[in-house]
Amino acid sequence: MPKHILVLHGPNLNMLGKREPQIYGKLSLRDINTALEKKACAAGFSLSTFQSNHEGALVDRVQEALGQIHGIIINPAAFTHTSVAIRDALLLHDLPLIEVHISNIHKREAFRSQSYISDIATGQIVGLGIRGYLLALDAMMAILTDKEDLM
Ligand code: CA2
Repeated sequence: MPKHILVLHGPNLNMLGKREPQIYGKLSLRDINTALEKKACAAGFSLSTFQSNHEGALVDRVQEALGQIHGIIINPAAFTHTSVAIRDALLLHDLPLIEVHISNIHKREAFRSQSYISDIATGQIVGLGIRGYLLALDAMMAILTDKEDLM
């Protein structure tokens, strides 16, 4: 069975490509999800994606995944800065966890610098646009195959 990676997207990320392209880029969430699925599949992994504007729905999805997945990539969007509930749900897993932000949260309003996820994450990728998701996937697959090479 291929190792399975869950990619979670928080509130308003369903608007990618439709508003604020100067911050969040021109591609849609569907474009990003398709690219991630293709890349994972080509490398022998399976990957599923989930977006919600609702905190409880994200918590439910994280709980449903217990025992079913091998790694989590998450852009919690605004819940990054507020959600103890998502943090607690993620802590139910003992798995590699990568936090992604499209924008550089440390260069924006001060409240965006605080993350309830970063100290429980394996790593964080910020400010590299939507390619951050693909970099996170590369890193996750390397972690899950125990690869340390630089090529
Ligand atoms: O930079 C990121 O990825 C963020 O997680 C995006 C969140 C923001 O609250 C975080 O501080 C940083 C906002 C997501 C909003 O997504 C939109 C996408 C397109 C158009 C408008 C909003």
